[in-house]
Amino acid sequence: MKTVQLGAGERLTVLNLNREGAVPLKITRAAQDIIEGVRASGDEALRRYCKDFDGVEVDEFRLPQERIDAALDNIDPAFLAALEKAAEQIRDFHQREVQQSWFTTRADGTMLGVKVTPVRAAGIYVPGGRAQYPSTVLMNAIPAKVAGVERVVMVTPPQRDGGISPYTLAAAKVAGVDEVYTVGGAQAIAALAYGTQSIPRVEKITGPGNAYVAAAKRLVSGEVGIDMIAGPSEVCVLADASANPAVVAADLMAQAEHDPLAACYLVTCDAQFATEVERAVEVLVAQSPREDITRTSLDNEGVIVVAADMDAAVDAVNTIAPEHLELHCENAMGLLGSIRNAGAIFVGAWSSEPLGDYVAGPNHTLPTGGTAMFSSPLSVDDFVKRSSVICYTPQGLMNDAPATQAMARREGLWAHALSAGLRRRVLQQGEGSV
Ligand code: HSO
Ligand code: ZN
Repeated sequence: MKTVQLGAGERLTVLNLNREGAVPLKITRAAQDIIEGVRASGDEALRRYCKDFDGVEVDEFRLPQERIDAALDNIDPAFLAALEKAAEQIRDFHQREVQQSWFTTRADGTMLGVKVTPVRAAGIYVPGGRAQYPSTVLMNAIPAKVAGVERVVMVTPPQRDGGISPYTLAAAKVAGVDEVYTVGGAQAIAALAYGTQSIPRVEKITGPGNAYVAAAKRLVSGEVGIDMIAGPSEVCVLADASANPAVVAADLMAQAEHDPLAACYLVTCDAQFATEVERAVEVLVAQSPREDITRTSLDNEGVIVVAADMDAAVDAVNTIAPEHLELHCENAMGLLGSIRNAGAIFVGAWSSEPLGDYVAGPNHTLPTGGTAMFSSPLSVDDFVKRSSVICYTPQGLMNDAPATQAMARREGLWAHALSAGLRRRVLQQGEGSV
């Protein structure tokens, strides 16, 4: 890991961080071609791309309902129990996020409000390769279902045998996914966005994917809604000598093992403690079955910030704006108020970040790459939209029409003024209705 020293009042800058750039243009162009292919030839293009990219001939993209229904039959009971516990706690948490429609009435009887409506159909992308996580199925499908989405559709690339991982399918069943399609890559995103003969289009697409999937999501955004584009995973541990160095080392490694590009930050005011954590990492990394990925991530993307005081340390955390933040220090809860930027904040020594990845309940789809400065975790809100509701009474119209007419005239919009003015005249002349 690389070490950065911060003196009192000195600030970390994003230049100290090694942040991923945008999706390469070449990949965006390839994704664009694939999207155009799917728009032009639907299922036939999907079959062609499946064969070319996944090496699999797929006849029927849609998995028969009986296969989803039977998904729990041959699953190891301990895993199933864990999946169900996680699902229940994720559901419980997300139910608290549900926003109700609301209405307010003014003194003149005019009613104003917000009507909350779920999107009708949402598509969840589940990656195929190593990062095929049942937990991600739960984290995307459950908020959609809690929001009231009628059709929750999962797409995932075929495995070598043409099938889908039984664990992904079990998670889909537990989460209440309605339809499953064996198709992945940019072509799956195109199918969800525009529809094909066998895959009806959706209104919102969420879920992580490789660079082609990310590029495709960006390209179809606007035609359909998309969630954030997730970058490599990140953790920042703010720790003092009250923490166990081996535990902090494990927490850093838990993020590093995701991806050689995953970024891990240790922020501390105690240089001696930082050295102990580095030593503990050395011991533990050698025992990891994912030693290569973990080591590459820590060597290339790991940063230790040794700050002169807690103010400088907290300021560094806010500059990093990490996806996950652990406050592993004395008075952790007391620090919460000064944390401005983080996707998820794990407070105190017992709040291991992987608890949040799987079972705590909050969503594990979080803003990465510093975007926690302005964006939030995936939530029920991502699967609903709000409509404003405006219902005037005659008295309300009389009260507001003059200002409307004045503003419309100033903007040179004659019919705008007329629309309010005609109604006003009707009321002034004592006619009951328009
Ligand atoms: N830490 C990952 C989520 C995950 N971890 C899935 C394990 N499985 C990104 O927040
Ligand atoms: Zn994780």
